[in-house]
Amino acid sequence: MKLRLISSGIILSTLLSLSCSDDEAQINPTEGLTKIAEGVATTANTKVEIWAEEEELFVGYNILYAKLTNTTTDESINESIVQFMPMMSMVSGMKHSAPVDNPASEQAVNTLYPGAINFIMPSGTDIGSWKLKVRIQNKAKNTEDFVELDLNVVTPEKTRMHSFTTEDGMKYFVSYHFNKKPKVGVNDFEVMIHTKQSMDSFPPVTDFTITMEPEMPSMGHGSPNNISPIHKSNGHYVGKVNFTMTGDWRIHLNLSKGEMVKELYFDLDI
Ligand SMILES: [Cu+2]
Repeated sequence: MKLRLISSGIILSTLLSLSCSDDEAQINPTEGLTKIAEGVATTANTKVEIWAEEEELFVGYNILYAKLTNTTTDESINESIVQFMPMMSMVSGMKHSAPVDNPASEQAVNTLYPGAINFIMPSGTDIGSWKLKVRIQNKAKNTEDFVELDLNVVTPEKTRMHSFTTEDGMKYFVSYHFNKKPKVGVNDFEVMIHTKQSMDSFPPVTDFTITMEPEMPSMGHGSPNNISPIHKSNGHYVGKVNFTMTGDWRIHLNLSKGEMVKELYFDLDI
């Protein structure tokens, strides 16, 4: 009986130490993310940080997290409306924004407000520069403020965003995203389609039909058990892509809407 008590004591302390390390993981919500920019909204006494899933912002669909901190108390602000307003000032003098998914909730998730921006051009001395205005608003306190942050956007090694113009003059932007790093096996896969209404309005496109086919160009084979992305919400088309082995893959997308058909592909290394 005494022995059993001791051994269950050991198990209990093991469990406690395990749950402690779990807690530590939750205490650092930006673990694995990269801080891209930060600034202080002075009227609202709020430090605004922007964190990204990858080390650099790239032309394509970037998941971004806003983190708000009270500059007086150093405590996280977990209830706020957060809006991303990117703007590119082109060397030509033209200005334009980009497709945005603003944080959907006024409640932070583990102190972070997740959203996304599909950057449609890279930064460059002979191209132009990006600024991100982050608007924060607290309804309960009736406060509103913003910061303006400089961003650098690079061209990725492999294309992650395509744009094209149709005969009727509509411009479309097609990007993709994996919720988890893609690996061998069946992966959840999202395609985003946006159009350009004006220089600062890039609404989601919800009525495309997508047929998807992955291919391994170096070996000349595809894979079974894929699900072509279908529209779910807000210009996001959700499907599944099966990579049967490591190496170079090409995801062919056939986009159609009425008479209009557009074929394009994304290359990636698995
Ligand atoms: Cu531009």
